[in-house]
Amino acid sequence: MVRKARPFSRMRSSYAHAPEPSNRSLALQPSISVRKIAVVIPTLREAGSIHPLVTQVIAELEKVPLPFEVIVVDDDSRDGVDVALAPIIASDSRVRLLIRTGERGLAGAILHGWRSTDAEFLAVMDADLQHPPSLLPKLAEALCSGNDLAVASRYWEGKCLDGWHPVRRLISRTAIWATGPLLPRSLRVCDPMSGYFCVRRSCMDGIEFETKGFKLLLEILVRGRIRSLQELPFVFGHRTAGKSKAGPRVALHYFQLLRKLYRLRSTAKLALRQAPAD
Ligand SMILES: Nc1nc2c(ncn2[C@@H]2O[C@H](COP(=O)(O)OP(=O)(O)O)[C@@H](O)[C@H]2O)c(=O)[nH]1
Ligand SMILES: [Mg+2]
Repeated sequence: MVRKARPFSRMRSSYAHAPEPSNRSLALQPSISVRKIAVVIPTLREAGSIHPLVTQVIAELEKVPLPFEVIVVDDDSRDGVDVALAPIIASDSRVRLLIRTGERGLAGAILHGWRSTDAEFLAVMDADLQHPPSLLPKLAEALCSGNDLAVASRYWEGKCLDGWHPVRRLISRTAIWATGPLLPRSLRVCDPMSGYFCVRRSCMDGIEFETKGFKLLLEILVRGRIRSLQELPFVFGHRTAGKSKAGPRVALHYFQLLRKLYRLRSTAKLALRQAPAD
């Protein structure tokens, strides 16, 4: 069923009554949404790959029987991302570039892009061509067929770890293992750290997510109202330009998020135990 769209300006004003979000966490607007897919591409110094990527993304989304938007959210890279995108933006109003100033953080950039759209299906993918755009139609299809979440998974039957340095493989495996107790069996995906996924907006209504770090999907899995999901395997590509921004800070943010999620889980368990039986 197609939900009736409301003009974006009204949507914004209805959100104005919500409490001002802090810059450490950010919530989406209430679920007034249009049956449309919005793909957010966060960028930090990715001018070298953004033009070919957006061109490929548009070509793939043209195959999806839904209206779409492509939103590039750049954290003031000043590397010519605007120049690289200018010809596409000039000819295609479905593509937008949002530049955030004075703020950094991958999760926050994604939420910023999602807050700027009224699309019902919200996707995210990296800008460095490590996430193949050819998977977008399948992610969209998974949501069209009723799933709340579609995850593009790098770890499928262990295959995608081939060719990785053993230390990186061990760190990655351990980080995933640590998330196990946080998730019910039905939500235990092979790759809870993926940065390539599509989620139904209504599953995130009113939830304030962390803006720092790379692991928004994990927080959505633990705190979002996800009832059904589909995982789709893909092979993580190689960077064609620029450098990875993953590093010790990203690891620190991951541990902080884990600690928060474990705390929330034990508080919820305690509340359940203390609740009077009917
Ligand atoms: N807007 C924004 N994008 C970011 C930030 N950190 C990373 N990114 C983007 O997030 C995506 C994933 O980052 P990347 O460095 O490729 O991580 P890796 O694939 O784990 O090495 C890329 O498109 C980056 O440009 C940030 O602080 N702000
Ligand atoms: Mg990357």
